[in-house]
Amino acid sequence: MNKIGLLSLALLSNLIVDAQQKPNVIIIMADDLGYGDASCYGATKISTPNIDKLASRGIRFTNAHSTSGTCTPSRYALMTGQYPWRKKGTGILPGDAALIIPTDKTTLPSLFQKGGYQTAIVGKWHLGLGNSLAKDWNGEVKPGPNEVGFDYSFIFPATADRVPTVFVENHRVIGLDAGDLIQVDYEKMVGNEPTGIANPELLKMKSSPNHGHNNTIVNGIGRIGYMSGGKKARWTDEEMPLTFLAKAKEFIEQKRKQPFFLYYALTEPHVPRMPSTMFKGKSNLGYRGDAILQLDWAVGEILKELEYLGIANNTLIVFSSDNGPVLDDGYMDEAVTMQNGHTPAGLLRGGKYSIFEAGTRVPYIVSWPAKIKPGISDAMICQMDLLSSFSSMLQIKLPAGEAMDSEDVLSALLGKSHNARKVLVEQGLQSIAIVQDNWKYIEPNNEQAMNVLTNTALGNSQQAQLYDLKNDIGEKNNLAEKYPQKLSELVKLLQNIKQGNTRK
Ligand code: NG6
Ligand code: CA
Repeated sequence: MNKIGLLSLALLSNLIVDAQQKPNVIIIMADDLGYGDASCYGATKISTPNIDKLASRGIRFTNAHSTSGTCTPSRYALMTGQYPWRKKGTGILPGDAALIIPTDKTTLPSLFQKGGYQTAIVGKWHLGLGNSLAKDWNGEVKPGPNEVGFDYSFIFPATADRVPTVFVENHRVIGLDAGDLIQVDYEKMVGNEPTGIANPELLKMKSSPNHGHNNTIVNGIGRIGYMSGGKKARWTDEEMPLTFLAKAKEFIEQKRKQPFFLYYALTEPHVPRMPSTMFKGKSNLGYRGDAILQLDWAVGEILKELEYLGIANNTLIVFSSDNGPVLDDGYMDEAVTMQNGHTPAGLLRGGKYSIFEAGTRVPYIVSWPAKIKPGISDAMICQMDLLSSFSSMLQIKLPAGEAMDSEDVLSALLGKSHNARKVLVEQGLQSIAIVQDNWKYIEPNNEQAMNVLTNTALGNSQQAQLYDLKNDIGEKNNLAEKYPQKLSELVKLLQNIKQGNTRK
């Protein structure tokens, strides 16, 4: 080989070494897992050994948040680094919604692409597909995850309780049958299949009264929305964990020699909870508890796979949940009657949908054996911060004006500092709050104080609320009258951020 050949070989191997040193990154996102749902976060009625293992080899955060108390806005923020309430149409999406993530801006996965990573999403999407509501599920379904930075996608479109109950792999519904075309409608019935409301005798799990999970029945479960056709394409809920795990492992195995980014977005313990046979009845807490065990198992399987491939040390894993917990979210699955003393929100008030802490304060673990010394951190961080933090890790500058609300909290994520966010805006279903120095102001509104369907304290009130989270994590004592100055300080700060000013 001549000199130039040797030189370029050396250069190439340098590049390879460089690429190898970048950690693989996996985000494992649970769906509706509460702050108190894992044993490493204090649960005593359920044991989650694999999530605990992750915590024991990484950093367990006690003040980490999703941006919002529901799924779509939280995931929007995770992808874009922007508070979802800045953009209309980022609330809980129906299953036929159009894509809400811009295709021309930096997103979390496109950042990793820029950094030379192979990227994939496996699991729940819930950020819309296509350019409009009307779309042909039998053709190419796009734009979607592949257009916003994922090289590979294997998803279900919205939630497990919404039609279409099918998997989409890189633009195509899996298992399509040209003789049995899929139709989806959220307004009116399509086809003539039984619905939960007309044929409750066909249900293997009853819908809760008034929740409305009683449209098309798929796999014995009433769903939100109407669907016809695609019989062979429909998923079996009990198989979902295995399906997602197999796809995730396949991707990891294929890309093990390159740095990869995997967003593994699991459905547990979101409704409908229909765990696979090996977990049914295992937790003594009903299917919700069984679904948590199933989630924990999936985490363990990923850890095993990384160890088997010899890449566990240099793989950074973020484990979290998109919003807080709920027991009855649409199905009579015994989550309420078999609660057996389990407290999904731990000591926090509220739950999913709520502006109280249980809405957005979620389990959050970061592990990277090669770099992170295990510990516990009370740094205030948000999932939305991953975009800026990883851009700092990869030394890629974000274009001006993009990911405007995402803060670089890398040193907190790596356990090097407890300083992270000074200020965080939280979002409930209808409400907004701001936290600074453990003082939390909840903006007044005219909405109902309770979600009567789910029996959740939403935190809505016509009175301004001010809580001292340091001494009152359960948000029991409203101090708004006692500390008017603190209150007005936070009111102003919130106004300022709403007007587009960021704290960066
Ligand atoms: C709600 C559904 C709930 C769940 C939620 C989305 C009703 C009454 N309730 O509107 O069952 O699907 O949307 O959950 O329809 S999330 O975690 O994806 O935000
Ligand atoms: Ca959720």
